[in-house]
Amino acid sequence: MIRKVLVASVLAMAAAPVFAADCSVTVTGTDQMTWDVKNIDVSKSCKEFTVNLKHSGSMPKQVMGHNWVLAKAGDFQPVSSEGMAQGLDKNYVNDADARVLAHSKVIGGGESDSITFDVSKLAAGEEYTYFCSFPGHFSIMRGTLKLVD
Ligand SMILES: [Cu+2]
Repeated sequence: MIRKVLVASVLAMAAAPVFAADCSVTVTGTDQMTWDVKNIDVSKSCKEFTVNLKHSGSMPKQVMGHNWVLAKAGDFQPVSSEGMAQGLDKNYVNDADARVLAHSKVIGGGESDSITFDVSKLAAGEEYTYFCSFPGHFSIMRGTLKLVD
């Protein structure tokens, strides 16, 4: 009986929606150049926020690599083209570019990466864009991130 209750509560937890107070999110990229998460709300109550990036496909990173890059929505275009020019060795990100607020490395099929950034970098009312800076991917692989109560 106790066992049954335990199993039920674990299932209930797994099925629960992502609460605003969760200070992490998992974003999964595919061989079809897509992501499963289009919007991320970061709660003000989080000091740090973690993005777990996964690649559920099987294609190598040279062909279908994905990363996760965060910038202000207004900086997204220049940050994206700047990143593309850096090459795979630099994870398609210019590390000297202060407009890059956070980024993961480029991963291929079956790989994963995780990054954590300070929520104090985010301002309320500001809209942020996260995207994959692998050449050509930004047009589809992007979403909106906001700081929320
Ligand atoms: Cu990508």
